[in-house]
Amino acid sequence: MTSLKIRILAGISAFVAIPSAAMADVGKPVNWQMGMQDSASPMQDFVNSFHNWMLVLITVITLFVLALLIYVMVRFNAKANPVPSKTTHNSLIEVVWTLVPVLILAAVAIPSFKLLFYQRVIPAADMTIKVIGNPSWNWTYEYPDLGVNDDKTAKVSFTSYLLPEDKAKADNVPYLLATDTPVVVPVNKTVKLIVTADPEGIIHSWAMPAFGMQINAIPGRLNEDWFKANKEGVFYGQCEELCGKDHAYMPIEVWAVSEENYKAWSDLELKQPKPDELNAFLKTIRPTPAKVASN
Ligand SMILES: [Cu+2]
Repeated sequence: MTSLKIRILAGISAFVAIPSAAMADVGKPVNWQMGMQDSASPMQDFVNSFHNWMLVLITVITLFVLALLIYVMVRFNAKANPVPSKTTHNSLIEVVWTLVPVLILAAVAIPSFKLLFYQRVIPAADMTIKVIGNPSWNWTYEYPDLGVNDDKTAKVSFTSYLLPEDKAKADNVPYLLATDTPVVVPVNKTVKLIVTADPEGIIHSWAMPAFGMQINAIPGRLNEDWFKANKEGVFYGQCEELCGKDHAYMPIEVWAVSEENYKAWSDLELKQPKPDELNAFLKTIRPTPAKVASN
């Protein structure tokens, strides 16, 4: 097969969300991708199944309308049907063309509301992370569950900056998606996010496609959202609110790691490690992409 054919097939399989070898690299967009990123959370699984159901429904409707149009053009054009019928009323057809759209709307609305409630009703969380979008186009993360100082600030807190292009190339990670300090979470745990922006700042939006979530970071307001990573891996997102000159340069990088590695990371973070020490440690726990969680 030519590489173009392979790309087209990969694109089609992505569009209907069938996992393929070309899409195995979970956590970031890939070249020639047509559909959504591979899922790494139950929420994105739900989004994918809703998307696929809509695709089936809209395809059936489109083909049906096309068939009707072709039938009308062939059967009832002036040549084929010189003496038109004077029918103006048919009760059965009128009932059908009122009822069927109602049923179609119900078939859209029911899974749509289910998904909406699944996303917006925050379940009991195993841990909480506070996310702050800064006016200097970067993200600050606080882990209040790991302990709070006397002045009520979280003991573990860091700001995540864009990894410069030369460093990204040297580390073989995607420039504009990779950060200097990843957000580390345990796999298979429900993580609640409290999301806000600096009160004097601008609106950002914290988004993670593989987790099927996006939530605005609004100055002076607390939003909440949640995710549960069900695969170990490195996952990338970006600010998704047009927020100013460095909008494209405030990426989001989340590592879903095993429980033991998360514990080791949080123990180290509590000791306020020097950047070199932290980076050396991070290299030892960096998950390989899309390792399916064992528990
Ligand atoms: Cu932003």
